[in-house]
Parts: sequence; C-alpha cells; structure tokens
Amino acid sequence: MGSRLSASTARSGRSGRPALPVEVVIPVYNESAVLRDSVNRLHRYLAEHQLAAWQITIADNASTDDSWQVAIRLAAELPGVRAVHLDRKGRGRALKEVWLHSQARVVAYMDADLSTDLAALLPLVAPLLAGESDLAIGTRLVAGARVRRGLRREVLSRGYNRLLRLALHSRVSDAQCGFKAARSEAARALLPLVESDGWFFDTELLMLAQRNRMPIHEVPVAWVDDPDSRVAIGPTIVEDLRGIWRLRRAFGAGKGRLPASTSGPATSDPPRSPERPDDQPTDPEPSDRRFSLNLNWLEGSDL
Ligand SMILES: Nc1nc2c(ncn2[C@@H]2O[C@H](COP(=O)(O)OP(=O)(O)O)[C@@H](O)[C@H]2O)c(=O)[nH]1
Ligand SMILES: [Mg+2]
Repeated sequence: MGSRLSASTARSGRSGRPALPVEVVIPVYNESAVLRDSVNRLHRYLAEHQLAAWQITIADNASTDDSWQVAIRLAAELPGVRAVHLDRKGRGRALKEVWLHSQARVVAYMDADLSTDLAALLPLVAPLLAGESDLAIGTRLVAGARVRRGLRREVLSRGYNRLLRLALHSRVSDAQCGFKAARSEAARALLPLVESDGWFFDTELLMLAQRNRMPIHEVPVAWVDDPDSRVAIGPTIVEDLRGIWRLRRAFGAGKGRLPASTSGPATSDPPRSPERPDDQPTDPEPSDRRFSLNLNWLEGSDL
C-alpha cells in the first residue's frame, strides 16, 4: 500500500510497558492549519487521563499542503506520536493500513479537526478494553449528544442514517461520526472484507460488524462542526448510494459473513440464515451499557 513511517515512530505513551492498549489514528488530508493544535490537545488529554498506554498515529494520504512536514515534526517532538504516509488518497485506506498493522489491543480514529469533544474518548474505548464490545462509535443522533452544525449537514446526516435503516436494516444511530474505535482482533477480522477505501469505509465496517453480530457500543458526543471540509458532497452521496447498493446485493447473496472462529466475544451465536441476512441486532442494550462504565480501572491497570 505504499506507506512509510517517519523517522521517529512507534513510541508508546509510557515507557516500560510492553503492551500497547490503545492506538488513536488521526487521518489527515491537507490539515496543516489545525494538525499541530489538534495533536497537541489529544496528546495532553491522553497524558492527563492516564489511559494505561497509548500511541497517536498521524496517517497522511498524499496531502498537497505541508501536513506531512508538520506530522514529522510532531512525531519528533512528542513522545507517543508517530506519522505514517500513504501515497494514495482515501480515509478508509489510511485507517485500514494503520489498524491492520497495529500492535494495540484497541484501535481508534478521530477527525483531525477534533469536532468531537475529547471527553467521549474514554467512554469510547473502555468497553472495548474490557472486552464488552467489539466496536464503538460516537453518535450525534441520540439523546445526550450535543451538536452544533448547519441545517444542511443535519438533514443529510439524518437522511443517510434513515436510508441505512431502510436499505440495510442498520441499527446504528450515526454511521458517519468521525470518532470510532474497535477491538483490534475484531478490526483485523472485518477489515479484509471492507472494500471501500474512501468515505463509505465507516458504514461498510459497521454493517459488516452488525451482520456478524458484533456488539457496537454507542457514545453520545458533543460535536461542533468545522465548516472546513474535505468532503465533496455530490460525489460522496454517489459513493454512499453505490456502497449501500453493493452491500445490499452482497448480503442478499449471503456474503459478508466471517468464519465462526474469527468472531469476537459476543459473537458466539450461530449465524442467521441467509434468507434474513440483515436482520441482526447491533447491541441489545446500548443505552444501558452506555452510562454504566466505571472508568477507574483504566488507571494504573496493566492493560
Ligand atoms: N488519511 C486521509 N484522511 C483524509 C482523507 N480525506 C479526508 N481525510 C480526513 O478525514 C477527516 C474528516 O474530514 P473532514 O473534512 O473533517 O470531514 P467532515 O467533518 O465530514 O467535513 C479529516 O481528518 C480529514 O483530514 C484522505 O484521503 N486520507
Ligand atoms: Mg470535519
């Protein structure tokens, strides 16, 4: 996939810890205006919140501004930060590349503009570290979320998620929030099935997880939209519609199932029959679980 690492890479957040519990990826395309500030904020947050050990990976795809130079400098300056460069564009491509090769137990990503309040990060990863869930997503579309964004984006977002419910029986409230995490084992099982290297990556990953009965934990987030966007609305809508159609056909043909042995902790139920490929619960009690986490155990644990 044509990736290279910066000179100073792969340092964990705390020294002397053999295992790396969490790797947070920041996918980057032309983000030089915000990258330094965002990585510094995330770095400070992780250091202050004592998340056992962690790594931040800046994953740049072919930026044409000086994002890559900024990324290299940040990796040299900050312990626990590394930079990865890929030659070809695509946020999904970057996440696949880093997540597939991660040494961490939990992989996460967040958009470079840090639209999501970082307070949601520990609730996002805690159930994954505890083995209670396979995937975790930030959501802007449930009670408890606080969202500031324009009407057009709000309508598009709600419409898209409604379409997913109709077309793919989605039980995910917000497939597109740029704030997600997965147990690495679950990610490694699912990622080879994900065809999209672009914006549809998130939806495809989630629908495949749901199809394989992997629990998806939802965390309501505080979100302040950054109007500086890399998304070209028209082509992205076309990409999404094509993706939904592709998944419908694939699932209808019985595809998208993992072998039983690669399923996660909550995937031991026998697979459903191919006649009802999409009718699978995402998380039987997402709202109960959402607020019941005790995060204290993260501190000083040897995870
Ligand atoms: N690695 C990588 N990241 C990308 C690419 N395109 C967009 N991104 C990143 O994806 C994230 C979300 O993009 P953004 O423009 O904020 O999307 P929006 O919030 O939906 O408007 C940001 O961190 C972008 O830099 C790409 O081709 N490669
Ligand atoms: Mg954004």
